[in-house]
Amino acid sequence: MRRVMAIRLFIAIELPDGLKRAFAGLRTPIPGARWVPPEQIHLTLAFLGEVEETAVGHLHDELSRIRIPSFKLRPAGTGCFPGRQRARVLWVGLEPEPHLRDLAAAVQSVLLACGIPQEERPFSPHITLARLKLPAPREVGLFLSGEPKHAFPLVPVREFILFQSRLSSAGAQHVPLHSFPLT
Ligand code: 2AM
Repeated sequence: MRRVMAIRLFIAIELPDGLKRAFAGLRTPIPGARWVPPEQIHLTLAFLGEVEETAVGHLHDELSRIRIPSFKLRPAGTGCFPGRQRARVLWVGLEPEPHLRDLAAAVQSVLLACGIPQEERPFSPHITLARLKLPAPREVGLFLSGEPKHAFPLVPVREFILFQSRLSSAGAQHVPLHSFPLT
């Protein structure tokens, strides 16, 4: 019997290299923090998890039907999930943008229609900079209070991307599989 291979997928917005470097510059010393390598910093729209390779063609066709106008994003301040005392994820937020919310909702509808379960939690746009295994409230407080020296530039968003995440002992490798233009 032929084994069906599954691949780990997510959908994200790629960011300009200069902005990724600027975000990497927000790092502060936090024991045990795993900082996202600058080239991997992205804005996740949806996490799909393991999907059978044979389903990717249909998924691609459905995602390419999405019609959302291109838009601009403005990065906002830093924050953390779930809270400073037990922060697990440190991030940069985004100013509210209706087209981003609509895009995430459209992607989610496609995924649900394709039978890919999605989190019930509302979409909370953020750009993950670090993941923490242990609580570090003092250091996290210092990270959160460190204001960026300059306002971040507006980010033009003209496409979204289906990525494969290849896990290995050296960490995750993100491979863009398909890009979907906005209108
Ligand atoms: P986040 O960092 O924006 O929260 C690629 O791995 C992306 O998919 C990550 O950046 C992460 O988004 C999201 N992701 C990874 N594992 C996940 C999981 N188990 N549940 C939900 N989202 C996940």
